[in-house]
Amino acid sequence: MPEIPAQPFPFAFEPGAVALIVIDMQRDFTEPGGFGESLGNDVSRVAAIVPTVKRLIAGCRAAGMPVIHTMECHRPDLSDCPPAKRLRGKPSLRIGDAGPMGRILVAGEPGTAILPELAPLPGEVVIEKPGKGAFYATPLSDELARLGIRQLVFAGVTTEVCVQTTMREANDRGFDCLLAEDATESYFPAFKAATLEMIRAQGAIVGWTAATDTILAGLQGGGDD
Ligand code: C5J
Repeated sequence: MPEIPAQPFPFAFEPGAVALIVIDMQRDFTEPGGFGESLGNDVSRVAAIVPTVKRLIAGCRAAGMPVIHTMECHRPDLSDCPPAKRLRGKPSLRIGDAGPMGRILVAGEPGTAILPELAPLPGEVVIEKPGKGAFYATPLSDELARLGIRQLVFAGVTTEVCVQTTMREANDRGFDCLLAEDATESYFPAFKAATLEMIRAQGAIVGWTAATDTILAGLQGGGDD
């Protein structure tokens, strides 16, 4: 099998069985006025990865891989948003409240949309998820089975919340998971660093990590040591 240089050891992959999954690259997490900022975060950190995510998406599309997009969002009546999620903490705007980009994390609102630079192409799978993990209460397992996917490359935000949760869910379901180190970001640099370490610790207990350029070179069959 071809390999991508990665940590803690090379990621062997089966061409045709690998997809890219881009987690929650939504305006609500990356732009001022959205959910991320309402929680007190500086969103400029996560916005900075957009060009790298764009390059990864383009490279995976060029390699013929399926690209799957996820969005954290809720129904307008919030029937899929547990009070335990909505009422937690003291955000300046809660899920469902009206903000400058529409209702926070509600499906169909402008702020909930995927960033236009990273927009899904017609035919690409888009998973709307009410939780942090993309497998919970979504058709993701069925879509991956339909596409014949057994290995996943991960990108998106935030590293230690929705990205890590989904990687752990995928790992438990038997998928090999490779996280693009520079195509994921957290509002907290220390949390990102810790997440990358814990994913690849103990012999890739959750998965592998590698830089975007290394992944793209590896997918094209070149590798770049
Ligand atoms: C958060 C996410 N951080 N997409 N969501 O609440 O990581």
